[in-house]
Amino acid sequence: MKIKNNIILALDVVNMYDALDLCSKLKNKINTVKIGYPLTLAEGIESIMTIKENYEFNIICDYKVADIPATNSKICDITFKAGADAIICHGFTGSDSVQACLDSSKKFDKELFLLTEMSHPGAKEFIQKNADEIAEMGKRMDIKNYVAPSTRIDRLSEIRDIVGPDAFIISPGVGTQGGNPKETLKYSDAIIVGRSLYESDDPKKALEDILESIS
Ligand code: NUP
Repeated sequence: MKIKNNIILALDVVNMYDALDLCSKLKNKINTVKIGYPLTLAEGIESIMTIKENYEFNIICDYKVADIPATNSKICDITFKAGADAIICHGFTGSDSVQACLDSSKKFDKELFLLTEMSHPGAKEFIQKNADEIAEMGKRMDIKNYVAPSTRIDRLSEIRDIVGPDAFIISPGVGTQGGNPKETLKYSDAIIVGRSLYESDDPKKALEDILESIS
């Protein structure tokens, strides 16, 4: 997946009008959006195709798939059939659950992103303790794409060391959660930005400011 300007828009608005409005404002500088539960639950899984039909964006579905293998297969199959280019799954469920997501992504010739450590403070309570092992599992399973936090650069750097230079890492937590775009991109291939853009009075200017800070 080629991510223009190394920026992924987290489209966590809750109606299609706002989603399309934001895409239209930012379309010259981005080509990849991440859709999660907020937009999907509000407007349906058709949101994926609506955005694809209006803008030729890559769509990463942030469904953090975290179930038994049989259910994970169904979730991934439905998401790829609905037009997603990639899906994000959790790793704490274990290798069989992750393998089900990987198999689905291969069947549809699409991408899987494995979430290692999360970006919010609560991630320190449970998931951080196992994040290195989750990343190691991903490497063993030959997974190419990972999600790792921009809010803890030391952890992002450690996860980069585990998955290796050829892995593709995308990082949430930039801006509102405190992550710094430039620092993050030393270890990560793309940053995920949501509220700093869609809650801004001038999203286009907010994006230009981020682009300038990383140039
Ligand atoms: O660890 C994660 N942290 C995180 O913020 C994994 C994620 N997928 N996200 C998502 O990234 C979060 O659900 C939201 O869609 C986006 C960050 O948004 P913001 O903090 O820039 O508004």
